[in-house]
Amino acid sequence: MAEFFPGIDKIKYEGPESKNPLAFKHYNADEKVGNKTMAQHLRFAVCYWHTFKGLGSDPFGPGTIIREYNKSNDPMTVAEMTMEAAFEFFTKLGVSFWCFHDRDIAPEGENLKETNERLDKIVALADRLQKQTGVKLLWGTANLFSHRRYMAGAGTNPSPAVFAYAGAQVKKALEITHALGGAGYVFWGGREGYETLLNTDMKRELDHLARFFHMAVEYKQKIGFKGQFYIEPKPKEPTKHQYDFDAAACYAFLQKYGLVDHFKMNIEANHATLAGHTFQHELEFCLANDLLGSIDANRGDPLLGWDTDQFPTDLYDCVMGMYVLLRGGGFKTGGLNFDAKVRRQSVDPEDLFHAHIGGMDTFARALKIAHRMIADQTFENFIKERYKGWDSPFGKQIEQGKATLEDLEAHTLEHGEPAVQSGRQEMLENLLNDYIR
Ligand code: XUL
Ligand code: CO
Repeated sequence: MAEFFPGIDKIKYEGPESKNPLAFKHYNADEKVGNKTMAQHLRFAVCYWHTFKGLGSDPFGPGTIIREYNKSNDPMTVAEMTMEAAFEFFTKLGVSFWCFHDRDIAPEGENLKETNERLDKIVALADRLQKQTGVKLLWGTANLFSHRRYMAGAGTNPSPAVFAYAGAQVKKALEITHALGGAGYVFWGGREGYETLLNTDMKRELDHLARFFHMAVEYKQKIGFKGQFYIEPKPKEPTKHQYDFDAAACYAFLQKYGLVDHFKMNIEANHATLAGHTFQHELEFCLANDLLGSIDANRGDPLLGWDTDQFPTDLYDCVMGMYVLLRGGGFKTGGLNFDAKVRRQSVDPEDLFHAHIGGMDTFARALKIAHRMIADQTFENFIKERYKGWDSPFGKQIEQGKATLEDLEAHTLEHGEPAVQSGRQEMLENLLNDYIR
């Protein structure tokens, strides 16, 4: 088999003192943090779309990146070489998982039948490579946003014919994800949103989207696919307003349409910040509502208002994310998928390694720090103390729904002005800094 990343050996852990840029300084797969190894906690996945299909194009120019595995005029040969390159990369990097869209791995044919035949061929190769390497599928998904037929959405398209095409595509994507033993399946609402309400029936579109999800749930059960379904919230881009705005909007939608038992969230850091939230906020909302599922690990640029999908290197953000995740008991079916792309000037194959090594080392540090924060109970104890009034008989009476407004009035008349207490924000921020060093 051809080697697509020559000159790069398996990436090793060399410790924090190492000066080797192609070594891990913090991620040591078999090292235990608490009762699990780093690999078991972090469940890193490489995404197919950015890492192997992204070539650095932007609205001002085409790609800048040339890859050996793209050097053929036959699209199926390219697809096969790319899959081989992908598994070489996963193995050299030492990740346990990968993620893909149907159209990343095999090009569309003349019609759905030919497209599905192409997929089957590539899936057979992926299956063989999974077995050879032990790398597993974290989740699969369908690309329902690139082809022009989906310009007005898929499950929310004004045309039932487009809705049907999208349904057929999801049917196949579920089958191949199941065949490859996927631990999950993601629905990111590609173009499920609108540009202008002058041409949009919002209520009808949302009803249709719910029908679409119900059909997917039914088919999942029919074929016996046990993987977890995830919704991936995003507030905007590509549409001006995406229906899956944030975790709270998705939760309201799932509850209204009776879907809440079938989905968890796939939280992407850069989507959280686009929604005006922090990564931590979105995860905390999921933790509070039993929605924690999986993570698309990346970051935006605070100076830019779009989805820059940069590799996660901000230790603070990653610590706060891991702090929520560990308090929620860690991943079950999910993992940390690097939905991130190298910059347009990072044209060398080795840049893919630097990018992923950086992201993995950052999360490894974040894991250790968050683990210490939880072991010490520093912040938990502070919060417990802050809310301790609710553990008093009076607080309990309210929490248990046994108090009326008259009771509140009587309490206030008897006790007068409540004592105020400091929130101690600065002290807590200083304590956090003591952990992050
Ligand atoms: C788009 C995005 C997608 C999903 C999968 O912003 O994050 O790549 O993760 O469709
Ligand atoms: Co994503």
